[in-house]
Amino acid sequence: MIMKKHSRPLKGQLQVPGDKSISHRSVMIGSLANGTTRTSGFLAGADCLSTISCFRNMGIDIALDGTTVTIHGKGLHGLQAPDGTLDCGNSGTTMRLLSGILAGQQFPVRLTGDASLQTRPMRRVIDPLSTMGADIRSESGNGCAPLLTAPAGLHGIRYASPVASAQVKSCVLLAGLYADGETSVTEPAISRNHTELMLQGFGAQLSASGTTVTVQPEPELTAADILIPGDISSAAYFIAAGLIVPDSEILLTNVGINPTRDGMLEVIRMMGGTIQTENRQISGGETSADLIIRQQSLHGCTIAGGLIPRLIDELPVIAVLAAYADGTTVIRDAQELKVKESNRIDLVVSMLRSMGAEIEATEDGMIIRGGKPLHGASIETNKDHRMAMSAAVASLAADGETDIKDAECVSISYPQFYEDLKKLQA
Ligand code: SPQ
Repeated sequence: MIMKKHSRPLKGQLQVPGDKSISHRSVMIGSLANGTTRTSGFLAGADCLSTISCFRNMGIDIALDGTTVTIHGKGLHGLQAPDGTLDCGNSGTTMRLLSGILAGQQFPVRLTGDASLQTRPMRRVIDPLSTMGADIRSESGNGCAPLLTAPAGLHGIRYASPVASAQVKSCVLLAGLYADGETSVTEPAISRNHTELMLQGFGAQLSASGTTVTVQPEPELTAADILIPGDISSAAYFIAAGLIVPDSEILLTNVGINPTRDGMLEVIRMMGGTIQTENRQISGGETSADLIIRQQSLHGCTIAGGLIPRLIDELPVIAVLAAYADGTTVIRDAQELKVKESNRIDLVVSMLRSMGAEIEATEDGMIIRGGKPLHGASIETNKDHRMAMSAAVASLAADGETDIKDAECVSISYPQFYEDLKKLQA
């Protein structure tokens, strides 16, 4: 797709699609609950559709109507053996969270995904689940999908996770629902807590202390209605675009600002910017607000430590923001970027370098010396949705034309991304 510099301000109001992490969890936890869960604001992107198809294949009746999903849950022990392999598509969340649930089932399952997902590390879930007594292995023995699970009794464990990962934490907590005692997970820093909030809303017993979360087994999960706020990881592209395109003013309504996900807003403050928040609301423990973004000049900053898990998926577009800001931005402790849908350190560095930015990769992040004018280039995305949307934002203030390869991969998390961008450009 060819994108051009946008020389007029971006103006208008948008509702970005529902939060991807919460959408996945609504289908999973709704399926394990007794009764009918109604979810509104659901993200009908390819990743969440993979989750729906896996649970339908295990006998759960799920109706999708636009952004409303009705899930007829069958209780903690109500899933049935699927017909053939479960396909998680491109979705790491589907595969890792589902692994935890499948570890507690009385039937064997084969789980796979697309070419990208088959290269992503799964030992991070195989290891703790095996410690719990689960029968789970990588089919080819390389620590990646396809994964094979089989029935086994699970024990509660205390797991000290080497990575701050909501997928690992959620996988172990979901397996803990089927264990013979309590299960706890301690992380090096707090990752997104949507699983904990939703399980609690459905009646599970959880407690949190510092970076440790503990779940009690065999809860009676009861269906509940879920209002899913807009995804801050999708809002991030319009936040960045509004900050860099001259004279822009954008209102993003009902964006999730859960404190485990709002790191980008903190970074913008560190860069000298302000995002106005209005109409704060809380539903199901999840906070949301309207965000007002006005173009501002920003300066570089250092992004590291416990802030990283709070903005991990926003780092590619934060790097774009840093390339347009004055001074140096250092991103550290972000080695997890290498094992996402693509190696997001390498791809961000080659994208911005080909557009004229001064940027270098480091072992665990990157250093961006911002403020140089950018120009259009041909951008390889490796079919990574977040790379395509970041390239689109970078193109808006870059001279000439930018050619985004495999631009349609935005369908993973934001199918109407280009249409929404056009609305603000009109
Ligand atoms: O689901 P998937 O493919 O892993 O999606 C990504 C994304 O950019 O959309 C990561 F590539 O988001 C993850 C996120 O990085 C979604 C997620 C979740 O819903 O629990 C948690 C994060 O991953 P992790 O490995 O840090 O737990």
